[in-house]
Amino acid sequence: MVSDLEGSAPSNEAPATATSQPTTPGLTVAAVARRLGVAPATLRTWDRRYGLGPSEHRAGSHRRYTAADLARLEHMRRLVLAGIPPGDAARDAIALEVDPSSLAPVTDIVGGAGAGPPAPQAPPVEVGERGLAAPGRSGGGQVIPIPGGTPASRGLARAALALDGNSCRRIIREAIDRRGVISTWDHLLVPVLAGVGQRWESSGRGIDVEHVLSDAVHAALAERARELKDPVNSRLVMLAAADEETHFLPLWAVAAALAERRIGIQMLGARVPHETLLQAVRRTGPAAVFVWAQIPGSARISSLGDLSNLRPAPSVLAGGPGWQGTPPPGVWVATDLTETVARISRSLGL
Ligand code: B12
Repeated sequence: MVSDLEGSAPSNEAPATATSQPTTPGLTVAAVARRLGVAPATLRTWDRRYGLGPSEHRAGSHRRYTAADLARLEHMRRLVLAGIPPGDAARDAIALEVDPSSLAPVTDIVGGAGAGPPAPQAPPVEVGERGLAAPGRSGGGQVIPIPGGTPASRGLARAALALDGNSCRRIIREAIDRRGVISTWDHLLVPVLAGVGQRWESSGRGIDVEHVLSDAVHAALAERARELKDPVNSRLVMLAAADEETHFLPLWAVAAALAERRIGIQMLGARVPHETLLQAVRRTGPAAVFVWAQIPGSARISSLGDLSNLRPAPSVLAGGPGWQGTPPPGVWVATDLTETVARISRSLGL
C-alpha cells in the first residue's frame, strides 16, 4: 500500500478523490519530492546515479512515477535517513520486492483552478559537515551545521529539516538500542540540537524544525525513562528545570540514562518556581535533586543553597549553561551527563 511517508514533510496535495478535477495516473517528480520531503534535484540525482527513476513511459509527456517506484524511493529515503550511504541504500531499494497488486494507484491532480494552492516547496535536506554548508549550496539557514557529523547525526538533521518526526524518533530509538542513552545524547543529540540552535541564531529560521526535533528527543527519551518498572532506589531522585526555564530536554536525558541503571526519578518538568521545588523537597526527602538552567538569567545559583541547607540534605546538582556565579556550599555544578549520572548514583549508595 502506498501512502505518504510516515511523518514526511507535510504534503498539501489535495487527495485525488476530493475533487472532480481530471487526474493522471502516476506522479510527477515534483509530487514525489513533496511526498518524500526531498528536493526534486535529489530525485533526479537518484535517477541518474542509481537508476531509481520513474518507470512509466508515456509518449509525448514526462515520465511518471508508479506506486512501485514510490515504494522503492520511500525505502531509499528511510535508509538514507538512518545513515546508510546512498549507494548502498539505492542497491537495497532496487532489490526491494514490491508486489504491484498490494499497492494502491498513485494519482496526481491535473489542472489549476480547483486543484488547491500549490504545495509548498519541500526544504532542502542537505546538512553541513564540519560546520560548513555543503559545497555549491547557498547556506543561509538551509543547512544544519554539525561539526564532525556522523551518518546518524546527518540522518537525524535531515529528518528534522524535513519535519519528519517519526523518522527522528526512529533514528533516536535505534541509536539508544545500539549504544545506550549517554552515548546517544553526547554524540548524536547534543550535536544536532546545537546545530539546530545555531541555525536559528544565524538565520532566525527553523523554529518548526526545532519543535519537531525537540518533540522527538523528548518522546524517545521519556519512553525509555518510563519503561522502568522496578527501580532499585527506594529514595527519590528529583529532576526539575529552574524558575523561568522552559528548556527541559537534558532532564529527560538524565531520566533515561538513570533508567538504564534501573534508577527511577520524579520529574517536575519545566519552570518550577524555587519555592515550589523547596516545598516538594521538604515533603518527599529525595536523595538527590538535579536542577537544569539553560538560559542565563532564568535562575540564581545562590537560591540552590536553600536546598542543601535542608536536613537531611539531599545531594544538590546544578546543570546547564544558565547557571552563573559561584555555587553555594553543598551545591555541585555538573558539566555533562556522565558525571551527573555518576553523582546521582553515588548519592543513592549505588
Ligand atoms: C530545543 C531548544 C528549544 C526548544 C525547547 C524544547 C524543550 N522542551 O526543552 C524550544 C523550541 C521550545 C526553545 C525555545 C526557545 N529557545 Co531554545 N534552544 C533549543 C536548543 C536547540 C537545544 C536546547 C537543549 O536541550 N540544549 C542542551 C544541550 C544540547 O546544549 P547545551 O546546554 O549547550 O550543552 C552544553 C552543556 O550544557 C553541556 N551538556 C550537554 N548535555 C548535558 C547534560 C547534562 C546533564 C549536563 C549537566 C550538561 C550537559 O555540554 C554542552 C557543551 O558545553 C538550544 C541550542 C543549544 N545549543 O542548546 C536552543 C537555545 C537554548 N534556545 C535559545 C533561545 C533564545 C530560545 C528562545 C528564547 C527563543 C527561540 N529560539 O524561540 C525560546 C524560549 C522561549 C521561552 N518562552 O522561554 C538560545 C539561548 C541563547 C542564550 N541566551 O543562551 C539557544 C542556545 C539557541 C541559540 N543558539 O541561540 N528552544
